Amino acid sequence: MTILVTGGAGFIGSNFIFYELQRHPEDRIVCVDKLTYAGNLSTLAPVLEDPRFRFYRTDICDRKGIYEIFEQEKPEIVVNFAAESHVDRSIEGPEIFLQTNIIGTSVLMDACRTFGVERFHQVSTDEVYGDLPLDRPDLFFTEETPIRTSSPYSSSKAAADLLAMAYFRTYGLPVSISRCSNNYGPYQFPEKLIPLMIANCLADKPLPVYGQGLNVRDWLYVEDHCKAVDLVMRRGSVGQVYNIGGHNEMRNIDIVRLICHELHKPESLITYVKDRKGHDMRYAIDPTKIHRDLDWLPETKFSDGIVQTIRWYLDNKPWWGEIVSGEYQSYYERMYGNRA
Ligand code: NAD
Ligand code: TDX
Repeated sequence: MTILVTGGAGFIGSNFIFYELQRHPEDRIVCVDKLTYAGNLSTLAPVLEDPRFRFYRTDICDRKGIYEIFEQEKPEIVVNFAAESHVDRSIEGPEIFLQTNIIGTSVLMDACRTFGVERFHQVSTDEVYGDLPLDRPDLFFTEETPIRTSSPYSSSKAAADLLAMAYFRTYGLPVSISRCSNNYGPYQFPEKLIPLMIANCLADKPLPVYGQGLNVRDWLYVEDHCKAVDLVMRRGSVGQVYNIGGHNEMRNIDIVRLICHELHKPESLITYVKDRKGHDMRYAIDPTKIHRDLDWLPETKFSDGIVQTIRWYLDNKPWWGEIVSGEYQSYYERMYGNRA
């Protein structure tokens, strides 16, 4: 089987490609990635020479380029990880989010209709459900929770989800959608909370916690997300949404303190900065459906996964060191330079 993976040079997509090639040695992977600031071809170095792997540097919005790849590769499954993925960047400039996350998804689905596929799987996020109040720990997002977005990022992801369901109903495209909580693990771009705090800690730089650090996220080790996507795209029902999460809610401030502790750095590095605009308070997934229908359960405990992740960043400084010394520096200055 040929599986076309978009966004495979990013954090989750690359972990997914490694997982698939190992777990399903009989399958081929075709990766399509534009290599934006968040995409890194060096991440895929271990598989670039694998005869079961092929890489195309193409924008998912480029209809002609995408159709040519479909004609050439004839994928049976398409899984769309490609996206602009950082909430703070979406607040700074929404347009590219609308372009990639909405138009790009529609171009991919048009290609699927034109050439025929067994499955189009859309990788979505729990952020489409908006947020939950801190004083209602009994509430969780189910697949029936109404869409109620907060940021340009989550709105663009929600729009793509709605389009995917429309393509299922109108054209009969065999679509599935998964909505996952916050991921952590190797190869995450250091603009996101956990790798940013690890990198800053190691450089003895201030640790910028937004607001009071009381916002809650439901953290899942990236390989557990990859396993879930693999199950949904092969065995999940078409026209269905599956929530993915591990009941692992933590406050941002507790994550940052834990990173300080693991790296033997003083908590005095923690600096409270101006809050994110429209900042979602709490995300919490109810994963009952994927557990019941596909027998999925997370396997990595947060206490193990975070130590493994910190160890990975310690062992792979050249990977992220190069990133934080490039364009990222001007981003960091724009985002954090004047934020006290
Ligand atoms: P990422 O930013 O690390 O990677 C995104 C990848 O997509 C990069 O390689 C980038 O080059 C590529 N890309 C961007 N625009 C493109 C375009 N127009 N054409 C082709 N490629 C393009 O993101 P991530 O954290 O790996 O997230 C992957 C997917 O999972 C996204 O759809 C995101 O919404 C979703 N998701 C992420 C999380 C999380 O915690 N990171 C949680 C739930 C869902
Ligand atoms: O410097 C920071 N300080 C801080 O306090 C950063 C970068 C983040 N934060 C806070 C904001 C959030 O409450 O930490 C929390 C996590 O922030 P991010 O890592 O930016 O993730 P989040 O906004 O929760 O979104 C992530 O999870 C859902 C991914 O980036 C999305 O792609 C995914 O859909």
